Amino acid sequence: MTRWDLTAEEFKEAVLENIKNQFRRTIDQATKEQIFQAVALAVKDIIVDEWIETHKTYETKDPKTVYYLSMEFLMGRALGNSILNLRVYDVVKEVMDALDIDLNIIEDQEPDPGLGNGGLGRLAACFLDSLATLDYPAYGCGIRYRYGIFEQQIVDGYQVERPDEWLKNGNPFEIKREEYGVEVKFLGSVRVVKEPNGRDKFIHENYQSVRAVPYDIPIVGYNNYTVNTLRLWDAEAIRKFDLESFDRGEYHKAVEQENLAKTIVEVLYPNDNHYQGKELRLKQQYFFVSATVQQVLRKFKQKHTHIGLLPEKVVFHINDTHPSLAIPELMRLLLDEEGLEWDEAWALTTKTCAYTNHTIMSEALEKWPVELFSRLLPRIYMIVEEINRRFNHFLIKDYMVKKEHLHRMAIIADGDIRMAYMSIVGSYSVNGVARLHTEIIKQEVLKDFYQVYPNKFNSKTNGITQRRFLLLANPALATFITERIGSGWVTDLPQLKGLETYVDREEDQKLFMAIKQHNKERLADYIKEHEGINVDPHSIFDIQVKRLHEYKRQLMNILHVMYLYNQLKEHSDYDMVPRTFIFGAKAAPGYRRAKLIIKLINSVADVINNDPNIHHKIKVVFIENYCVSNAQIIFSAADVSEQISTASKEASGTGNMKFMLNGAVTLGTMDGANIEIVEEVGEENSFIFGMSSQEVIRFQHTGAYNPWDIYNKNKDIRKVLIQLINGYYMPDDPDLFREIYDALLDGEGQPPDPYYILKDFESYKEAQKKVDEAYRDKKRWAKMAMLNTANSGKFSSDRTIEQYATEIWGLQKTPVDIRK
Ligand code: 26W
Repeated sequence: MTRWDLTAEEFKEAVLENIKNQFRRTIDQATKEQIFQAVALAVKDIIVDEWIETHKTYETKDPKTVYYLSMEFLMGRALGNSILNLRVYDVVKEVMDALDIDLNIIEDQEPDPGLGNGGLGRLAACFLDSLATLDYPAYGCGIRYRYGIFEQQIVDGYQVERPDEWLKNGNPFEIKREEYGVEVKFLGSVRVVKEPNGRDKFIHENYQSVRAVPYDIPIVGYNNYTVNTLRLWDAEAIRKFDLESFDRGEYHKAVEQENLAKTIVEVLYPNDNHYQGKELRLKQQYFFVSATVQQVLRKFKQKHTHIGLLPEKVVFHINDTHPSLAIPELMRLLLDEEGLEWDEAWALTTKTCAYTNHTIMSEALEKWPVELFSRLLPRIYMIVEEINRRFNHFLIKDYMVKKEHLHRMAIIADGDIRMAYMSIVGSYSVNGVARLHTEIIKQEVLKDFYQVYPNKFNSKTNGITQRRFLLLANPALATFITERIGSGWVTDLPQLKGLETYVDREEDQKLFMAIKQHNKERLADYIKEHEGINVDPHSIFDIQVKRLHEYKRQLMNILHVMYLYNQLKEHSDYDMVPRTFIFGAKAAPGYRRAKLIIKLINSVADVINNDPNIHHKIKVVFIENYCVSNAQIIFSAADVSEQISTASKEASGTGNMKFMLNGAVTLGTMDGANIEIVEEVGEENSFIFGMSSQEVIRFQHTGAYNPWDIYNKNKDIRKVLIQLINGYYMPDDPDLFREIYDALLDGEGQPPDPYYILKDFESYKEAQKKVDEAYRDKKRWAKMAMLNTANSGKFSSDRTIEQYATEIWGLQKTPVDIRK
């Protein structure tokens, strides 16, 4: 069975067989979950043949392959996407209809594999989709966490975290590859002995180890024959139990190793953009990186006798610094296992590794305490020491850096290992994720390194996959587009430009907006079902969905809602188009202020939604548990896309692109990829406000900002701020939000309002006013919305991946032909 000759009859048979064999039931007796399992297994059957064929092709053609190393892959559900990319959606739907089963309900049975926090993890998932679609040989390499990102519940307005048991019923798409297991060693000590030839030999002793075992998940390309692999590593205990060692008291050690294996892959760290030096996290990082690099080298050596060919066949891509131990691990294997000299090993390593930086937030930059690092990874530490020593030497010798200035650039300083610096020194390519972000890296954050290695630095603006975020998530709009410009956009998004011919036609404007209306109704139903709130689908849907972080300024959004509510209360004739403000955001469980902002949003929602006197002009909704599967309902329903980070802080953003693609208008700052979005669609089709990144950076340097000046001058702001501390939204606990008030005005030891919320507030308010005015003109709005879709072509991850493949990785397209 392949995707190309699948018949309904055959597929139906497969599903019924699976239900019988897996569950000993008939279709009438099976639960929805069982039907999901049976359908998923039948789909996997289709995939497997092409998967095998793809790997045969890679075996024979032996192309250069990228190993995309990432701690996070935020994949979203696989079933719908797989049958879409296989182009068997209609057949599957036909079979389900014939069996009187709703395919949507079956798809909803699949747990959403949330093995990531936010942008970085979702980007990795979009990249895998594009790599497979564009016929590039690629592996995603990561960790098979038992528990992904927590499930968020809102209880009494507060976030409560529940474990995400995504593997509870097994994962029908994965295949365990026992035969590819490798050993990974931690702790212990290193003994150096001289070999007869004078070389030092490094013997790692008294270590604890685990067995890394890969589980492979297929990544189906769209409308081709390529099925790539996401390889997620699980940890198992190594049981080499001999009685002798038992007698020597090593029973204890065996138990320790068992525990080590269990804990390593237990859970994804739910921090986003905030580093905590947790030992277990360092274990996770070394665990999956060591397993991957070992296995890749093993495979390479089966094919090649000359290790010097490595950079021609392999590239390790380091997704932020989290997998940067690939650099010293590759060094270790080349030195200790392959017997290379330092210079040879270093030359190969620095031609094989490439690094992407995803954030400039200083609190997100990883630095590991030497004490912890050297204890957990004693041999790796020796290698990092040596990398640092040689790098310092190079700076002094080639760059005339004075000894006393070395500290600024040293990889090891102040008792910490700075992972970003190690990543730059050990990689041949360093890229930012949007034009502005790359400039800030070059001119501010990593300026010293840019001066030393100008040629390593490059920019790759992020992208998203239109297959998941338009074709799958917004079928009505997908059909509208295809009826006008054909279906080429599915693999060539810039073709959307062809829609510009239609933006002035009233008939098409109406149809486009009718689709938006339909999607808004779909979201309204979801909100009714999940949050119990009635919203008016004819109001403006103004949406901010993303991780909760102060720099993303959800607080500014809700303060503005409070301001608008005050206007309605003060002026009975206040004229505004009814608006539904929709939020969705998970806060890191330990990020107290972020959690308090969630509580504030919910408290404001409670008061406003239950005030009959404002005639439903405003509704506020906090959607619980924002994740990939509800994102697929949310983006298509937006009129306004809130992208309001403090300029310079958001590296790129990718939610902004998903909204644009689905015909929402950006209300945003000149930050991250917003700049490039505006460049594509035109400022007249966006609502831009606030300080520029230059202004923000200047204020940060001079410290010349006092939010009290604004507070004293602006009575609207003052009123809103006072409502934070007078119990207006929290009568039972008037001091609850004082922390937020204080952070905006006094900062308690920190600079006040570090994200310039009050500074940008007026300009945000003005931009919001313009949104209101523009929406009243139905034709103008429809045209703007259509132009956003039409000009979103640049933001496909297909474009991004083509750039990575040609400009960084040097990959060749390696198509698979199953018919040969
Ligand atoms: C160590 C803790 C930690 C965890 C995650 C630090 C940093 C991260 C990520 C790098 C944060 C992240 O997801 N960054 C986002 O990456 C996206 C993809 O490039 C960008 O679009 C976002 O702007 C950026 O915030």
